[in-house]
Amino acid sequence: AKPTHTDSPGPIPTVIPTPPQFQEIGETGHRTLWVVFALMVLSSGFFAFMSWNIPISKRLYHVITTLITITASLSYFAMASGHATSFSCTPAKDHHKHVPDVGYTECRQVFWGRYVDWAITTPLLLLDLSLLAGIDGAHTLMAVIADVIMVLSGLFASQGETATQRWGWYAIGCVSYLFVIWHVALHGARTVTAKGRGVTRLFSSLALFTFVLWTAYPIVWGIADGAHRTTVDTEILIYAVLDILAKPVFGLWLLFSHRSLAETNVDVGGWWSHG
Ligand code: RET
Repeated sequence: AKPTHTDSPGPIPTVIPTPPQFQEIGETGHRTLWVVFALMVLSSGFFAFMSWNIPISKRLYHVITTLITITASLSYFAMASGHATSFSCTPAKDHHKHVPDVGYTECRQVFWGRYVDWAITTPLLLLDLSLLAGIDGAHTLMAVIADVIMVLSGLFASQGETATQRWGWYAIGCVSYLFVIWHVALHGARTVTAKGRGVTRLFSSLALFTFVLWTAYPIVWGIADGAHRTTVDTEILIYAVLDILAKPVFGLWLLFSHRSLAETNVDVGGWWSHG
C-alpha cells in the first residue's frame, strides 16, 4: 500500500552506532619524519663522498649502500609531506561488558610508503651482506625473493580488514623471514670462512646486528599495526630509530671496515668494471 503521513517511521533505534575511531599522526610524528628525511639525505651525501677516491672496481658496497639511504630519503620525504599513507579500518569490539556488543570501526593511519621502501632497501642490505660473506648467486637470489615476499606480506597484512587477512599475511611474512635468516645468516656463516678471519669476524658482527634489528620490525608491527596498542606517533618514533640503525649506521660500519680490510673486496667479474 501507498505510505500515508500517518504511517509510523518505525521503531527508534535503541543503540546509536559509535562513529569510527581515528588513530592518526600528530605533531611529534610529523617532525620525526622530517628529521629522518634530513638524516637520510645527509647519509646519502656522505656515502657518495666516501666513494669519491675509490676506484669503480671497489665501489660496489658504496653504490649499494648509497642507494639504500637515497631510497629511504625518498620514502621519508613522501611520508613527511603527507603522501604514501592511507587509513586501514577494522571492526573493533566494545570492551564495556554492560553495553551490548555494538562494535565500531577503528581506522588507523598506515604509511604504505614504508613497505615500498623496505621492498627496495632490504634486498639491497641483504646483497651487501651476501657479497661480504661470498654467498653464491643462487642463495642470494632465494634470500632476496623470500625477503620481497616478507615485505609484501607485511603490506597486505597492514591493509587487511579481517583478523584472518591481517594475521594470516603476518604469519606468511614471518615464515618468509625465517628463510631469509637461513639463506643469509646460516649459509653465510659457512661460506665466509673462505675469506679469512677478518671478514669472518666482521660478517658475524654485522649479521648479528642486522638480524637482531630486523627482528624488532615484526615485533613492533604486531604491537602497533596488528594489535593497535601504540599511538601512530610512537610507532613512527620506534621505526625511525630502527631505520637509522639499519641503514646509515649499518652503512658507516660496512664502508669504514671495507676501507681498512682488503679481503672484503668482491670479485664480481668484468661486467661491473673493467679493472
Ligand atoms: C613485517 C611484517 C610481516 C612479518 C615480518 C616483517 C618484517 C619486516 C622487516 C623489516 C625490515 C626493515 C628494514 C628497514 C631498513 O631500514 C613486514 C613487519 C617478518 C624485517 C631493515
